[in-house]
Amino acid sequence: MLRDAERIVVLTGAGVSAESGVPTFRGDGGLWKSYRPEELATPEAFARDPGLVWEWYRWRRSLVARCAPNPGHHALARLALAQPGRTTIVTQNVDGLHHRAARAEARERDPKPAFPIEVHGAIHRDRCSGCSHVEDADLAAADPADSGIPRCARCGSPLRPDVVWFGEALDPAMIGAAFAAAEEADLCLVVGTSALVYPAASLPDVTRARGGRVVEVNLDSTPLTPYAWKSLKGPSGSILPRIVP
Ligand code: BV8
Ligand code: ZN
Repeated sequence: MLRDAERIVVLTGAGVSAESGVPTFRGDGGLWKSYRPEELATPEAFARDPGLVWEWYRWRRSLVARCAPNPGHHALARLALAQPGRTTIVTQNVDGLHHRAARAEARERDPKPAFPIEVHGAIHRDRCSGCSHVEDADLAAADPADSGIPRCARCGSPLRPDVVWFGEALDPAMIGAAFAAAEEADLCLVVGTSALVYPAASLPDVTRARGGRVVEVNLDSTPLTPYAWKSLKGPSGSILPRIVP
């Protein structure tokens, strides 16, 4: 399937980064086990207690700063670089690990064909809650003990992580490009997602509705499993390098 597919869309979730040491959201030890999403990943939570939300994101940033892409990220980057334009990677993850694998695999070639569409944003960027000015953040400098609220250099409003929270709209250009890729794909490879969060979770349905096939890589079954042409059970860090030609 991977060898013969004309166009491939890949949808990844937190599971693809689990073997890099980035905690997932809903699994054992998942982030939502110790926190409730409504308390942290919503604009209301940020308005109510920006210090608590920043504490959580600073902790996640300091953790991601110590993580590296795993063989699953590298395999997906190789797949996308092998024939630029044939494979589109869409990720729900905000950890930036797909970008890092793309740069490593591309070496002196252009890494952009393996850069993912980050439909939920990126944890390594700050966005101003007032004027929407965006700037890169230094993940390694994130100090979980620091409970301050960073402010915008331009307008003084509180900065927030440049990620999409529950109840917030996704960037129309991003999700539009993701849906377009899913419509054109004859294969949708879904890796490490519980397939619960919309609108990202509807991407495989778009490919199927156009006659394409879905292949799932996950440790467990998900609501998507019954609709998958093939469901490969196991860690993506060992399955992906074996199936990417
Ligand atoms: C929106 C913040 C509308 C960033 C996150 C229908 C249509 C539209 C919206 C909705 C809808 N129904 C409900 C909604 C609302 C909501 C939603 O989907 N709720 C769900 C929970 C029911 N959606 C939204 O609010 C979205 N916004 O649609 O707004 C709108 C429109 C116009 C105007 C205003 C508003 C926004 C969604 C984004 C929310 N932000 N996080 C951050 O801090 O990270 S979501 C959060 O969950 C993460 O971003 C993550 O990406 C996402 C999905 O989780 P997964 O990645 O799947 O991770 P999870 O832990 O769940 O699963 C891991 C999987 O990996 C497991 O299956 C596990 O078995 C597997 N695994 C583990 N290890 C491995 C592995 N697999 C392989 N190998 C391994 N080693
Ligand atoms: Zn500002």
